[in-house]
Amino acid sequence: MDPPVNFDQLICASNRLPVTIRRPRRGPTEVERSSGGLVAAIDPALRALGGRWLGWLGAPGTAPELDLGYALEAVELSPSEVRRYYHGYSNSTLWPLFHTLPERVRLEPHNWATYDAVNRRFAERIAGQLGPKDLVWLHDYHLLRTALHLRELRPDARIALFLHVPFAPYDVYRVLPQSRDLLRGMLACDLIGFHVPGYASNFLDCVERLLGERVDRDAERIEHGARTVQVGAFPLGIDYAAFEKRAREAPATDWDSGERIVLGVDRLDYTKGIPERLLAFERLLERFHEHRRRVVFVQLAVPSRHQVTDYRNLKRQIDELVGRINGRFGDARWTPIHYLYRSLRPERLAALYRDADVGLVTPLRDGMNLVAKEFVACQVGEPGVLVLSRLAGAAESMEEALRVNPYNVDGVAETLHRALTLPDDDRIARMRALQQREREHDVHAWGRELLAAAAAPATTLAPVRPEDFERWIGRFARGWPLVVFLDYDGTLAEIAPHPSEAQLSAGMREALAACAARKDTELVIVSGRALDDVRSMVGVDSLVYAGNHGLEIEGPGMEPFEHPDLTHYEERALRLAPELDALCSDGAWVEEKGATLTLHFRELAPERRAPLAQAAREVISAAGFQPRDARCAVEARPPIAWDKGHAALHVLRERHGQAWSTALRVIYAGDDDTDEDAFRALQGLGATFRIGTADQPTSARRRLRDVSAVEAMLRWLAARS
Ligand code: ADQ
Repeated sequence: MDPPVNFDQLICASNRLPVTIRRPRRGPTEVERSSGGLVAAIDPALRALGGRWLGWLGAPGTAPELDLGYALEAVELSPSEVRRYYHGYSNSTLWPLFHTLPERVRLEPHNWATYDAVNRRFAERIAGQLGPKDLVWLHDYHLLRTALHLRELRPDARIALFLHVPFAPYDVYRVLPQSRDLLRGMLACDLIGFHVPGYASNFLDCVERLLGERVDRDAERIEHGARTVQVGAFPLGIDYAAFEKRAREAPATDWDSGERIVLGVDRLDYTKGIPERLLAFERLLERFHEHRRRVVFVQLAVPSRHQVTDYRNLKRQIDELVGRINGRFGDARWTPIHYLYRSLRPERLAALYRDADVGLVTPLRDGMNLVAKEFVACQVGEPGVLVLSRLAGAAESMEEALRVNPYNVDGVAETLHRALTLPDDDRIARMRALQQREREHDVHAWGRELLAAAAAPATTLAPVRPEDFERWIGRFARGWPLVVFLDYDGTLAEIAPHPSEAQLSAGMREALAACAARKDTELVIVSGRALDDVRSMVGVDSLVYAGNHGLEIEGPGMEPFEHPDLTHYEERALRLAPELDALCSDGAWVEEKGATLTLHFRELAPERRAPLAQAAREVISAAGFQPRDARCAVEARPPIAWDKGHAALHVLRERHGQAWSTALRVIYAGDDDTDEDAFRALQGLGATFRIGTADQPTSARRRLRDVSAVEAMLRWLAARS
């Protein structure tokens, strides 16, 4: 692989290292090559570019010194972490979930915390050795929270993730209680690669629907806080030349008795469809007698995850099926199914791929499936036929394979019969086309493309357009009167060093006026500022204003509202103000807003802010007020159980009666933590938008990046049909 990339060191991390250590009770420690497709993907890139690979060794200890061309580093796991993070959350929750098998998903309450903790450890280990121009490349579903923790430690890190399994569709994915936490973990990456466009599209659906983030589907980008995340399909290939060479050089297999060979090769996993495949072979023998005694089915299965109950049950089920089918059709000279429960050395596997007449690859669901590609690369003699499940990622490109639905036992049997009887010219044409594609799109091409994309600078999304609002709230708003609640600072006006400088732009003023001019649209401004203050900042008399986080509300067509406890706390706030004032110096100052006070310290040197905020919080609490952190400020709020959510519902009830929800539609946009109360109160009742680039969880339905996006929304609302 040519190094096409502008980074210094490549740091890969995956659950497993390419070698596994076993420490048997008796005898010496064994070092084995790890099985599975992931190792085959990462190893060539690291061999070509050098770098480090972090992962678990399968047993305690340091990584062995091997001449690989890159360094190995062991990340240790305790026995309970192996149980909860690896066998538990990774393999019993995420694996079946991502393979769209929700009935197999196990939800154990403690496993998530361990999964997250192990991901944090990976992040710490990576952060400890990360140079400023290094590229971090994370692999697979075990490490979906690592990027989030790494970004906390190293905000400027460049991080790519490749998911080797499918990404489940929204309807299945949302079964996961931590669905949002996991998405946020992944979105801390700069690039997220999937095998095929369908998985990327499922991911974009989930991000849009579960996190309300803005997604550009054409450009495959996501606006995530202040960053842009690139998503894409990078179909994995194999080291084609190596397989082909091995197949040319390997000695003949043991199956040279003239029988034709149908071959299955898998990790022993319920996603691979092995029992269904055995039943299909049985059906072939039932229905197409001509294959009896002329065909053998060789099924290789590498032992896998036997600590998980489902895998032990699967093994038993396969043993029984093989026994039953062989008992039913076999005789002294012919055993229809040869089942080998073990790993084969590379040259023996290549020989078997080469000598097989049919590669039968029928997973129920598979991210890609490298066996299909390896079979094709090794068909260096008389070409055989690949029968491939439509539900494997590989089927999206390997169009010349005979494709089957693995659940349809009769269909697979018929296709197997077709494969065994396919005319030579058809067989040759199909295999040559498959081989050419895999030769070109091999693992080296894949690594080059993915790493070049990961090292490329991110481009941000185009500003929001009217079509975006049409799609998000067009149907929701059409034909209804609207009540639109808007926070002021950070929503209608940019945050400014001093509150008096946070003015509306001319464009925003125009957009507000255009909305307010519509008879079917009411605007309510909800702010933490005092009522008179926010009214004078906006300066449009005909609107409803809620000041002091909704403790005081006024507007046309409704009785002015003042929370009954307000006067009491106004008096107490008068006494608290000088105490807070006494803490202030060098530009820190106290804003008096009636019952609420705000101590601003934006002007203060950064190192003096935290001690001042702490002192302010103590004084505020001692005075019986609630301290609340705000942007470069601490607020003293009266301990009144009334927030912006109560205020919004109060306005709606007062102006439109108890049954307001049957007569109008509500929109709420705000940038502040205090707006979260309103988002929660309006959950299911209105369309809610959280403004800003901070990446914290929100109860709002959608996110908008900044004040200009709010202006675009108001313009769309003013012009809507
Ligand atoms: P796996 O689920 O492990 O990989 P797959 O892609 O088929 O599935 O890779 C299996 C690997 O194991 C192949 O390289 C194969 O040669 C090897 N193997 C299987 N049986 C063997 C045997 N008996 N002896 C020796 N070797 C054997 C995951 C995803 C896949 C995705 C890969 C790579 O589930 O969908 O293709 O990662 O991203």
